[in-house]
Parts: sequence; C-alpha cells; structure tokens
Amino acid sequence: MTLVERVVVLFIVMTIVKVSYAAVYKVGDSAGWTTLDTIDYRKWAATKNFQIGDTIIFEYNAKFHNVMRVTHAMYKTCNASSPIATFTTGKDSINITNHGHHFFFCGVPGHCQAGQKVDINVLKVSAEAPTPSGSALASPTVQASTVPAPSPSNATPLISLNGSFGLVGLAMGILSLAFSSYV
Ligand SMILES: [Cu+2]
Repeated sequence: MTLVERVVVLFIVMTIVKVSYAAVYKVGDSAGWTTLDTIDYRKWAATKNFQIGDTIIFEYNAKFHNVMRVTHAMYKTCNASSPIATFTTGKDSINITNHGHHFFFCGVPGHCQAGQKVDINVLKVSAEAPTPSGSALASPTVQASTVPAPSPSNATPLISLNGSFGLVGLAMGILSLAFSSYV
C-alpha cells in the first residue's frame, strides 16, 4: 500500500512539474501575428515569463505574413536577407530549448519596420529551474532504499557471487525476524 501511495505521489509531483514548465504562448494573444492592430509585441513579451520547454505559437494568414528567426543584428535593422529559420505555415509552433534571446520578425517587406517583430527572452532563473528537477531526482533515490522489492533481486546475485556475504545477510535476516517475533 505504501509503495502504491509513494508512486502516486511521485506521479502527481512529476505532473505538477511538467505543467508548470511547459507553457504555450500565442504571440499577440487573440490578435495573433499581424500588422493590422499595431500590436506592441515588445509589451506583449514583457508580461510573459518564458522558460525552456515552452511553446511559442505564431498564428497568421500565410498569404500575408511569415515568421523568420533572425540574429540580434538582423532584428535591429529588420534585415531579412539571411534568416536562421523561416516558418510559413500560418500556425507555427516553436519550442524553446535554450536560454537567452530568440528574435523573430515577419519577413514580408515593411512588416518588421511596422512593428511585426518580437524578442522572446528566456531568462536564466537560477533559483527556480534546478530545484524542482533536483527534488524530483532525489525522491526516487530515497525511495529505492526504503522500497523492499529490489532487495531480494539484489540478494540473489550476491549469494551466487559471494556466498559468505549472502549467508551473513540471510543469518542477519533470520535474527532480525526472530527478534521482531519476540518483541
Ligand atoms: Cu507580416
């Protein structure tokens, strides 16, 4: 029963960690990726707390727009001559896999200049990021020593490889059983 409970708790913890980590952001929210509503994408990005594992979605009419991932220099000057990557589906999902700035703009002439550009900055949150993964890793190792199931499987090769140690363990087990039955 306790083993089942521990496993359930572990799964709940893992689910919470996953949920809090993978957020999905639609650029421009309901307006999407456009030049029509003169959206301040800088302001939009400033209110978000982007993290590794998040998904950024660019939604737009593919007839009129696209998405280009560019360098900082290209972003500043709206230079669309050699983008790092170009997306043209009209609903592009980009997974954030590393820290730092991710510069995007629309490569259609004039659109970047009109403000169709966004800087997705993924901050290094030193206090938050390593702690949940650390505790998630720590709990199974603590469990492994307390869970009774793995010990018999470990004991079997011990007996075959090192008979005396196996016998000592067996003797100690019998002794502890004897003591527990007396108490
Ligand atoms: Cu555009």
